[in-house]
Amino acid sequence: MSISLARRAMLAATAAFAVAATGAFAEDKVKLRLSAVSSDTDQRAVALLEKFGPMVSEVADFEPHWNATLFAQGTELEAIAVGDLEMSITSAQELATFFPEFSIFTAGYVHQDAAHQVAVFNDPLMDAFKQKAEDELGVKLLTVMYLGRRQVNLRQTKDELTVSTPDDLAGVNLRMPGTDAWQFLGRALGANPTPMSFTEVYTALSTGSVDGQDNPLPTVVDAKFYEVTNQIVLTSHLVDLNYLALSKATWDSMTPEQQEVVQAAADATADFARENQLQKESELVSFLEEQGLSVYEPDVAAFRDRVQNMYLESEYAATWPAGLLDKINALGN
Ligand code: KDO
Repeated sequence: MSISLARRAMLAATAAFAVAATGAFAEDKVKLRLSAVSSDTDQRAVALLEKFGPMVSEVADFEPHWNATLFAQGTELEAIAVGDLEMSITSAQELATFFPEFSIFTAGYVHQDAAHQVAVFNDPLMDAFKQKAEDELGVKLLTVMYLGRRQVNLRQTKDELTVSTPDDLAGVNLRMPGTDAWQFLGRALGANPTPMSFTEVYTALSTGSVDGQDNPLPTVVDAKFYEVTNQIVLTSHLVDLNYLALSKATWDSMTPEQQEVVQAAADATADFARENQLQKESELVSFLEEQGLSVYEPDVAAFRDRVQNMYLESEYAATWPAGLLDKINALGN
C-alpha cells in the first residue's frame, strides 16, 4: 500500500542534503520549476499564471510545465524529494503512497465542499501531516487547491446504461488515476477500476479501451472528455483537492521576506482558482447537455452508504489517527 520505510528514509536523507546544499544562496532569486499534469487552461494553471507568477516575480523565477511534460503524473513528489524539481500540484492520493494516513483525505464523501477543504487544511489537525511531509519527504504543502466534485463520466448512452446505485456500475471499466487509493475509490463506487495516467484518458475513451472516467465537470470540459463520452452521473463521490507543493529545501534557502511573498502568492492563487472553479462547476451542466450528454443524479445516498462503509471497514481506516474523522466532520456544515 505504501512505499517502504527504507525508501522513505533514503528520500528524507536526500531532502536533508538538498536543504544543506541550497542554504548558501539565501539572497538569490530562487528558481521555481513547477510540473503539473493539467493543461494551461485548467483553472489552477490559469491562477498560477495570472497570480502566482507575477506575485513572486521579485523573488523568484516561476517556470511552469503543463500536461506532464516535465514529470509524469505520480512521479513529481519523488522528483522534489531528490532535488530535481521545486514545485508540483500534488494530491492526497500521491502523498498516501508515502504516508498511508493521508488516505483520510482521499476517502469518498468526507470533504463536504470547498470551504470545508480550506477549514481542514488550516486546522491544527493538519499540522502533523504537513510536518511529516516536510521532515520525511522534503515537501512543504503551501496551500490547498479546489479541484471540484468528481462525477462518473461514461461512454455508454443513458439508454444503454442508466446508473442509479453502485450495483449498476458492476463490470464497468472505469479509469482511475494510478495509485492504490484511487483504485480503492473506484471499487468502492462499485466499478471495475483501471489505473491510467491522466494524459492517456482521452485516447482510451475514444478507442473504448475504458468505459469511463471520473473527474469534476470543469476537467471533463477542459480535457474535452465530453467529445468521447455520452453521460455524466452526478455521484459527487469526492470533493477533490490538490496541494500546491514546494521543495522544503528551496523554502529553507529563502529569506523570511521571500518566504512571505511566496506564501502570500500561493494563498491568493488558491483563492482565485477556487472561485473560478466553483463558478465553472455551477455553469457547466447546461454546456454539457448542449453537447448531447445526459447529465443526471443517481441515488446519491446509496453511493454514499456503500462508499463510506467500505472505507470504514478498510485497511486505510486503520491508519487514520484516532478521532480524526470526527474532527474533520466537525469542521463541516
Ligand atoms: C486525474 O488524473 O483524474 C486527476 O483529476 C487527479 C488529480 O489529483 C489531479 O492530478 C488532476 O488529474 C490533474 O491535475 C489534471 O487535472
